Amino acid sequence: MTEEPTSETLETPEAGEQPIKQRKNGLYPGVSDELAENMKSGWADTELRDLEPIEQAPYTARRRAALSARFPGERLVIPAGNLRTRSNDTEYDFRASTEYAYLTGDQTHDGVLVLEPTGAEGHTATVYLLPRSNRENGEFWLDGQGELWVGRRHSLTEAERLLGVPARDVRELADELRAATGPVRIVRGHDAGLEAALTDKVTAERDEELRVFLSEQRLVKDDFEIGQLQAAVDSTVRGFEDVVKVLDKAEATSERYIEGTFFLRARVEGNAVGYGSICASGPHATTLHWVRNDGPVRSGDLLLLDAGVETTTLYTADVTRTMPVSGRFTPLQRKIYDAVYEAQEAGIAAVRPGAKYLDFHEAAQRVLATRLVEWGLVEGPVERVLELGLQRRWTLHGTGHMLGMDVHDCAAARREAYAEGTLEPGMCLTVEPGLYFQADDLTVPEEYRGIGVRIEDDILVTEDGNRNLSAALPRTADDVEAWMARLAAERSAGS
Ligand SMILES: [Mn+2]
Repeated sequence: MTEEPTSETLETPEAGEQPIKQRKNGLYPGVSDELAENMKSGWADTELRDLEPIEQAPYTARRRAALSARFPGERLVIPAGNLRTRSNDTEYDFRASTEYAYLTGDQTHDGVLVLEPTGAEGHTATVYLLPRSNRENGEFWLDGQGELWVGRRHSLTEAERLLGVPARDVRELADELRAATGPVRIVRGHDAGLEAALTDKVTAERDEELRVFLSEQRLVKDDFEIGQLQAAVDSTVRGFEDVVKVLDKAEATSERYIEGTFFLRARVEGNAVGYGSICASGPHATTLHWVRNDGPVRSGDLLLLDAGVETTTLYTADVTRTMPVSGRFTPLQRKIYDAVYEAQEAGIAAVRPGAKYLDFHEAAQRVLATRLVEWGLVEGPVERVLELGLQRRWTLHGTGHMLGMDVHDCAAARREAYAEGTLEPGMCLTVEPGLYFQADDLTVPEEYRGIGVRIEDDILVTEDGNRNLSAALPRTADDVEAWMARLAAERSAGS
């Protein structure tokens, strides 16, 4: 990539104008008056005049209406967030805040949704965005965020048409908020500049109430969201198949080959991966969030792959399969795998409307504790093991979580709405029991050490039970072996 112009201010900006920056290190000559004048004109009008609203527009309108009803008479500020420096003049890939994207369908950095109260009830919504780059003052080609460097933005009029919300210039927002009167809340953690502008007007407690509401609002998914989650899972299924087809190349290199292969699918079909892919071979499978992915992939070991494609609308899948690198489980690997599968089956069966959220966790834990007692790894009876939680030395984590735009979705919801709540149609959660025998665990026979198994599927609560969105991936040990054999045959046939 080429460098951006940075550093020094070319001239004192007029009020309300962005300072235009020009490089000062002398690698390139400065801008002559003639060139500056030349660059102002000779550009075609590219305004897009026949844009249709995005597919989410009717859904985001309903979501904003529910938010409005919860906080009458209050100004609500929901920022997308800002670019973050990775190093020097390069930035991390931008990912809009979940709250902003959920309520607007937009993902532009520096964007802000503001709901302004219209009285005791109701709000008007406005999206504040950076407009098209100014060509008169050279911003479009001299500023590091000018459109010549980073690509065309939508005009405010175009954004209005797409999002179905009036759009205004975000550079005026901080001053407007400073001058505004009346109660106001902001979603914290995304835009330090706006938080500073509101510092005298907001309290942490009231802002937290806004964050909690927005998190609980997403517990039940609408039809658009369910469609996106299925699309995320479908891409993820294809990504898992991609990985199985290149296991020989991973054996010749490292876990990184698996990470890169899955990422290719995620970038081509979606926005990115929804979280760092866990590509854990051999004993790495016992590290719950193994994302270094720099280890060897060896025939005879298991590969635990926990990965999810995030759609371009920011919904993510979260799927895990544990598979034998060779294509065939050893008897001990299969014994452990079968126990996890049985636990997952019990967990999935407990997902239905009206069930307590924790039912699926308890069902899965009971199966795992039973097997651990049977194998002589912990002394029974099972009731005692469960009461004391002794199985957790090897089960380690909860059996699942809500899934949506965030992989651990709705994380700010109150306990009574989530962990101590009741399942409802439209909720989507993972069911992902596991067994992990650490390489240095002296309490288990040596042959168990370094084996980790997790099976994770994405389960939608329906009116009469549940639907496994990731059912296209095999789950039984036999089906996993058959699936791997089929994909290996396709690889050999060069397809
Ligand atoms: Mn998960």
